[in-house]
Order: sequence, then C-alpha cells, then structure tokens
Amino acid sequence: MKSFTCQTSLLIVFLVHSNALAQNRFVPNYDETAIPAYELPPALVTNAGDSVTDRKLWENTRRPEVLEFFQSEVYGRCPAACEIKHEAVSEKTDAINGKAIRREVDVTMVTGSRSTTMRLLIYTPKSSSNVPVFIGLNFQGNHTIDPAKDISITKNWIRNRGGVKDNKATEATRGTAAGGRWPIETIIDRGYGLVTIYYGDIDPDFDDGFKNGIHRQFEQQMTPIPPGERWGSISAWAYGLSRAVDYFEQDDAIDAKRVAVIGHSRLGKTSLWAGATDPRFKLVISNDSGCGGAALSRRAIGETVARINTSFPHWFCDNYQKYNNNENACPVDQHMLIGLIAPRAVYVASATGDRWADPRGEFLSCVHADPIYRLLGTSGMGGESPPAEFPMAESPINSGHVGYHLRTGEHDVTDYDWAQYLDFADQHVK
Ligand code: GTR
Repeated sequence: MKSFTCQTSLLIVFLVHSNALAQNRFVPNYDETAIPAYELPPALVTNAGDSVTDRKLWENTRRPEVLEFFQSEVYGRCPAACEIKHEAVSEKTDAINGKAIRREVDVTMVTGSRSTTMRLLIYTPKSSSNVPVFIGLNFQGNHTIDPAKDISITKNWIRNRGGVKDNKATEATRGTAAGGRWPIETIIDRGYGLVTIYYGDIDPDFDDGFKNGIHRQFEQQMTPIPPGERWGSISAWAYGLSRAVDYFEQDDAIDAKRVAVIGHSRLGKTSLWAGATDPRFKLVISNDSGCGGAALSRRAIGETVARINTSFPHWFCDNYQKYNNNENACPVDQHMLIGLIAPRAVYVASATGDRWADPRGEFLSCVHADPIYRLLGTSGMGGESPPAEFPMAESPINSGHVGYHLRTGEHDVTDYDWAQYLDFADQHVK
C-alpha cells in the first residue's frame, strides 16, 4: 500500500510537471484563420490625428514620429556617430580568378579611451574604381565567405554551429558560407563590390547585459537614456554598418553614394533598421528577416514578439517586452519600418519553407508600406496599386521601388535570391 501511494504520488507530480511544461512550450500558429483580430496602426496619420497627404507632412512630422516609436519601443536608441580610424591589413590584387582586388581594412570606432574594431573584407572589380557596393554582415566570420587561405580568422566569440566548438573560429570553417550566400564572382562580374563584416566584431550575439562589444564602449552615453529605451544588438549591428559607410566616404574604390545593404534572418532585421536610420543606404535588402524584421507582428504567425523576446532578449530594447502577447498595443508595426526607408529602394524576400518567418506577413508589410512610397513620388510596388494577391513562388514583383519575391525552399540565401537582388540593384543603385 505504501509503495502504491508513493508511485501514485510520483505519477501525479510527473503529470502536473509535464502539463506545466506543455503550457510553457511555445506552439507557433500557422493557421491563417486563427490569426488574432488586429488593426494596423495607420502609417499616414500623425499622432495628432492629421492625415498625411503630402511629402512635407511626412518628412517633417510623421516620419520623425514613426522613427521615434521604433527607437523607444522596438530597437532602442543608438548613440551619435563616433570618430572612426582605419588601417589597411592586407591586399590581394588578383583575387576571384584575377577579377577582383580583395582587401582587409580595420575600422576602429573610437569614443575617448574606448574603442571597438571591426574588420572589413572588401572585394572590388579590378578594372574599375568608385563602384557601387553591397554590404552585409556575416554570421561566422569573414573567412567563411571565401575559401581563400589568406583571409584572416577572427579571434572574437563565434556561435557554436557549423562545426564551431568552444566559440572559436578555426581553419576548418574556411569557405563554409561561400556560394549561394556570398556569390562573390557573380557580384564582381555584374560590376559591384562586396563588403562584409563579422557581426560579432561589433557586438557578440548573446545576452550578457551588454557588457561587451560596442555596447560596453558607449556605457556612459547610455546612462541618461531610460533603461527600456537603450539599444539592443540589432541597433548595435546597424550602428556598425553605418560606421562602415563613414569609412566608404574615405575609400576611392567605393562609391559611398551607391550602397546596398543586405542581411539574412536576424541580419535582415538589421539591414532594415540600418536602412531606416541611415539614408546613405540607397537599397535595403531583407532576406527572410521574419519577426522583428519585415513580417507584420500583429499576425503572430510563426515566431511571435513574445517568443523572440524570450529566445533573444538582447536583440531589441527592453520596452519591446511590453508587446509580448500584446502586439496590438504597439504604436507601430513592421510596414512602418519599411516606410521609413521610403522613397529609397527596398527588397523583401521570403521562402516557402520558412513559415517561422511568416512569408505572407513579410509580403503584407510591403503592401502596407506602398502608400508611403507612392506619397513620396515613386510607384511603390509598381503598377497602379499594390498587388491584391500573395504572389506565387518564383514570381518576383520588381517594377517599383518596393520589391518582393517568394522563393521555393528553406530559410537561406540562394543564387535565386541574389539574381533578383542584382537585377533590382541594376535599376536602383547602378
Ligand atoms: C531564429 C530566430 C529568427 C531568425 C533566425 C536567424 O532562431 O527565431 O528570428 O532571426 O534565428 O537569425 O538565424
């Protein structure tokens, strides 16, 4: 009897515990009919309730209001631009089958006695100068985008994935992101340069209360800012991208007026925020950026605000947590992030197998940003009005200033994606 009681109570404890676990486990919704009721905040109505019907009211009133909301409620406030210094590290004049000059340049961001150095890996076509460039952060180190043996390997913290152990990059990971993600030769053949930076040079991607990376450098500048509004890692990475453009202004090989910023996934969220905050990015590309990127948060399909704030609390500012399971209370949604880039060109891409990022929600952000683009004198997504239907896979929408495609396949960057970006760049930055 005693043992029966003991077993029974153990069973009860087990059942209660597993039930609690199940309740905490996040189960994503993928059912369009189960989306919560929502109304998007109006992009073209000022906080005072006035309809924005001309460029002046957008530029002077509504755009600053929207930017302010994204700073205080979503990504956090960045410090002002700092001084930069640069130093050449290496140069190879016959890279990429003799077609490109490949350089490594250290750009150091300086504030008083503190500094952070990011290493730029730069490819420019051999036969030209002052070229338009793509810039994109990479996940696992500059040496992963090209198998060349003489690209330096970062000593900074690296996420343990793709064969990385003990958070250290090694020889074994050279070239592991080459190819579809970084088709260097194709980019060079099309007349563009390519610049990449390991994102961990700017801020390591883990939650440590902002003790490291560029966050540490700006501790003092952040003190007067309310804690909930201080910059998260997405803001920090975007800040680094802007400082890279500061450097481009001093590099004759690169035309700092024709810069396209590209990013995948969390780095796609970053490219959108970089484009929203720095008008020097003439084309902004979001590859599979999903929640906190191009996808409308209010749909809560796949990854949600609550889920992303739980898994990655350091990406956004602390105020963003207010919108966990409470998206309707947020004064902005992600179509307004795309609107902040207007009238500059933006391209959003999704993949059919990337339901976690909500492809339809990414498309709808473009549709709802379209009126801002039209107000500013462009044709938005092209045609007389934005498309009424979610497009089929491999049917890019690219005739206006807001491009979109859905690609068959998984969460990744592929040759197909790059082919669309290069065509779009030919129209907007070349
Ligand atoms: C996932 C995250 C996504 C996306 C992705 C990535 O785990 O949920 O929002 O950013 O990581 O960046 O690889």
